[in-house]
Amino acid sequence: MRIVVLAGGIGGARFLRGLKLAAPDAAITVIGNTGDDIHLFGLQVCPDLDTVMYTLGGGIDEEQGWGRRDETHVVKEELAAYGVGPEWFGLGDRDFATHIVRTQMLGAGYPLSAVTEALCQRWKPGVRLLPMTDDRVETHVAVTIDGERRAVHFQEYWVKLRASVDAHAVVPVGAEQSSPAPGVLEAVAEADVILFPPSNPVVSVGTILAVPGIREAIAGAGAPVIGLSPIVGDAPVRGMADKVLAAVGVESSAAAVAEHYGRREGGSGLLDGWLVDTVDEKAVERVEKAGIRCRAVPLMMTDHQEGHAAAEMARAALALAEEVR
Ligand code: GDP
Ligand code: FO1
Ligand code: CA
Repeated sequence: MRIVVLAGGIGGARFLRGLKLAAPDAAITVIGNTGDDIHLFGLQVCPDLDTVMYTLGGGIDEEQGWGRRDETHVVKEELAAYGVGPEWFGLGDRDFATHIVRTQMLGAGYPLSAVTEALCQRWKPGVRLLPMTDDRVETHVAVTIDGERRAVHFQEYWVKLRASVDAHAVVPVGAEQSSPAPGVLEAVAEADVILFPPSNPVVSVGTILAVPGIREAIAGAGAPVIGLSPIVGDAPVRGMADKVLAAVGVESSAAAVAEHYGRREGGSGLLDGWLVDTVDEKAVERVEKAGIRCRAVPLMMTDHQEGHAAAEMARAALALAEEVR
């Protein structure tokens, strides 16, 4: 079975760990978000690709959900001693090595997709990890700070400002001019199942869908498209999804996110099926009224290190795919 997953960072990576347990023989292609990428100290950092790679490859800091386990921060301290920032972004020494290798290869002319493949030769994530695009796309967030409206990089909005101010708009800068990385459209066309994990619908999955051609390929794919809600009990399990959903005019609820993706069959949307958490049982009726098959199952990845809860979620998603096929 060929499974395609559109993934952000932590939510996507933890779900993928479960999917690998649930479908050990499947060929899984992950289309990763690169809108969170940031250039720092002359290096290209790809947080969501790295989170997937480290999580599935056994190198992640499990507690934190991003970055390397057993990390140290000597380089950052030395940079700070030179007065060189930003000090608000926590790059560790082990993680730095990844960004150095990546940037060196990009500088030598390799596209990000080839660089990611090379990095995965070390980590062996057990999935084919493709960046959504080889082109530069950067998610910016429009905010008002001290009465002044300006756009900040998504990482500045989340890591520096901790999403403490409202987001007026979320813009994937460069997306319109970008094209899908090699293999992305082929994987979607050849997939048996397409999954939206419980990743951020705006700044993770939404950014991937903003690359021209990807949304259209999914809408026209032969495979069923099943999503899992990142919103449980009307709030994100972690992160700032509520803030960025508000910026695109969507309420923070499992049903509203399903409606935002929309129904595929006879509609202009993307979903055939949607899973909500059991606490959101009442959402099932609303989602089904919108023409999307919906089930309520436990969606909390509580034991994310083992991945058993995520594996159950993946089984439920694959079962729903069979139902709607
Ligand atoms: P990020 O790039 O690190 O922010 O990760 P993703 O975009 O892949 O996932 C972020 C989303 O995952 C957030 O909106 C969370 O609400 C969601 N999330 C995290 N843990 C869980 C969980 O255990 N269950 C569900 N349903 N969603 C989760
Ligand atoms: N998240 C933080 O909250 N603080 C950090 O300092 C931070 C640094 C960082 C470095 C490398 C990396 O791959 C990820 C990092 N993250 C950090 C996580 C990441 O930026 C965000 O969780 C996601 O992109 C949010 O969608
Ligand atoms: Ca992210």
